[in-house]
Amino acid sequence: MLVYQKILDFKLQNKKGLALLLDPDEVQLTASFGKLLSAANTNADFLLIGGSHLVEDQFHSLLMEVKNQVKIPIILFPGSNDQISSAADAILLLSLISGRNPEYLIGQHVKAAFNLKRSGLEIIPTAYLLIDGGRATTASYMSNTSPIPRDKPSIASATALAGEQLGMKCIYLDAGSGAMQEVSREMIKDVRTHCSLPLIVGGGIRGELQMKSAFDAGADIVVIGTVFEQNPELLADLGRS
Ligand code: 1GP
Repeated sequence: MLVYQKILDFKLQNKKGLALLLDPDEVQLTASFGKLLSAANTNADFLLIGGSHLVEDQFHSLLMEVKNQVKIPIILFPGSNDQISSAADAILLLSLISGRNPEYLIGQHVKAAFNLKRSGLEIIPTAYLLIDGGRATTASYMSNTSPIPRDKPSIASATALAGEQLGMKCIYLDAGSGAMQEVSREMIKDVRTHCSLPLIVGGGIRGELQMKSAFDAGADIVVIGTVFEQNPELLADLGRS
């Protein structure tokens, strides 16, 4: 099944999807990493890989390791045009439409285009919105864009709707990795009301309560990274219903 069809099914069947996000700079290939991947196989629906600013040179080795151990779809979540690998199943081709920096609206995409075509990856055009999560994030700093204010759901909705009208296939509301505050319920609800695309929400979600709150507000897929990278056993214990 195509990865996008699987994402769409969460929305169409009113199911709740969980994506584990791995930042290649934040994981060590140790035994606890193996436990995290095995928990992902049983308790997550997707595995996202990528980062806004990579320093370590382990993007490709990590992907190979993950590919060997993980049975769920592996989706690239690239911070830049060099984070492409055919070891993954699909890529969220992010256009950072909450910002006004042409480099992240189209520039990186032009640089990646031929490489991406050669990779054979399934491409999922994604309207990517950064939301203020209470502190400056790497994503916001590196992209040189301002996040949408947390208390302005209508700006998020208008932006997401524009993404839908432009033909994008998913909406991703992201408070940024390690955000102090996750995307508010009001904002998720507002976007859900105005847009019909699958809705992915992440950034600053640290446990079951916050995850369920995002689902209740209308998220189809919740992305969690930092807390599982730090405590892999939490993923094994997580309940979604
Ligand atoms: C960031 O949405 C993701 O892009 C996940 O954020 O690392 O805070 O879970 P966390």
